[in-house]
Amino acid sequence: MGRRLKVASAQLGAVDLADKREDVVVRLVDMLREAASSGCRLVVFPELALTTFFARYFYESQEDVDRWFESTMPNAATRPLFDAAAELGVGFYLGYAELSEDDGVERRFNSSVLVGPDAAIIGKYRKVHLPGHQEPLEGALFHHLEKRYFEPGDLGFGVWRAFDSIIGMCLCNDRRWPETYRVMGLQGVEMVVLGYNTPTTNIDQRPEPTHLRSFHNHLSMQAGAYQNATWVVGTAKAGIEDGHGLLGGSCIIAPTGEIVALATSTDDEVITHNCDLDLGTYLKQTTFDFARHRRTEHYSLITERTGASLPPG
Ligand code: CDT
Repeated sequence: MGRRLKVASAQLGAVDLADKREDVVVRLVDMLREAASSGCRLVVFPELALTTFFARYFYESQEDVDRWFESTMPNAATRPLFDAAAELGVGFYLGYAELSEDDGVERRFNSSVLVGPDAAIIGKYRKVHLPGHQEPLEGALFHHLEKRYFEPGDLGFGVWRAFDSIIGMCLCNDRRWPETYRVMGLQGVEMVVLGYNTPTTNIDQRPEPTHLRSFHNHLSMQAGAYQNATWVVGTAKAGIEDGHGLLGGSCIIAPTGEIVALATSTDDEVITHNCDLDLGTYLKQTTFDFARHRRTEHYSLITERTGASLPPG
């Protein structure tokens, strides 16, 4: 048998405005224990897992925004999760709102950490692709103010040698962009772990049915997995938060692009798979042998141009 990593996607049901971080952490620890009892070595929690998805609300004052941020990790509220990880010898990925200070300047990121089985932080990721708006949308039922509350991540798409594998991280909207996976693919990534908070309705322009939003969720992650011959573990925050729906559909995707485990609820739910870390090797040596087949001389527009420019008409 080749190298194996048994992994869990620990989907979190709704977290309401009134819920305390400490109570959410109790739920995360329960799922960590459930995953550990089935032999998992790594547990993937959602994006902004400790609080409600606060970017849907417009706050005038920075003080009101900052109550959703963590200025240290771990901290008093998350300490029980780190302690449980060390006790069980299980690592985890956790998304949270990070308030950091650089040379006396406050900075705010939508971040995640990869934590080892000794509860030490192995790596940090700061979300690169921030969706939504800078300003509240007039008349909208809710907002998506990530562009207002966070700055774009400054750490790139790193990968880490951990869990006898090569692990990469990203967050939510990043999963829709092929560049996210390809930059990690070019570093030999074997498992991409990511959390997401995806509203069930699209506030922008064309209304999309929820089944189509679910399709796009899986389509993006399955394509990223296959085209880079990597495992992808995507974990949702799901359910109805104070009347606002979030997609579930947490899943574990093989390097072949196939979903091998899928959440069936929109509540707290642990799904697992014992991943063969060598499953992608045949693809990395054939169809997606990057060194043999990629033609970078034709790819320069990807880094030179952000938006599309049409050919002269
Ligand atoms: N959290 C996050 O990135 N959500 C986005 C929804 C964007 S809708 C303005 C997503 O891509 O799922």
